[in-house]
Amino acid sequence: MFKNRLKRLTWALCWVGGAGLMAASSGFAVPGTLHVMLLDREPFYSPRALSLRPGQTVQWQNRSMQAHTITHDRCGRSGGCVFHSGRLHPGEQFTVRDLAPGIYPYHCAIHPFMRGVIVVDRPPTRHSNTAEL
Ligand SMILES: [Cu+2]
Repeated sequence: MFKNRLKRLTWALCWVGGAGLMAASSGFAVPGTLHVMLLDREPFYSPRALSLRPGQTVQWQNRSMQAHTITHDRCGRSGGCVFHSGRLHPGEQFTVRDLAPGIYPYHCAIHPFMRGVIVVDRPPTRHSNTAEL
């Protein structure tokens, strides 16, 4: 009897988790665009470190007086380049969607001292082990 209730609870948790995942893959679960401003002074990329949940979008906006790039640190190496904006002029925007969970350090190819990082969190664990309790 008690065991049955636990099983039902587990099923419900899995169902909710699965629905969340389906929604995430179609772009609905975690709506929202987070912004990074490019500035003429420190920290240059503001915020310098930005954390996203899976499904969220990041958009850089050049609010400075000159052109910059948003270049993943692995670009120009032996592969693994995830994003590179090219020259982003004042007033322009650059958007990246659907980043896989991970850590993405990036820089400006014109001004290498400009550095930032995007962190995409892992999705929450889908299944719990309540049936084993
Ligand atoms: Cu720059």
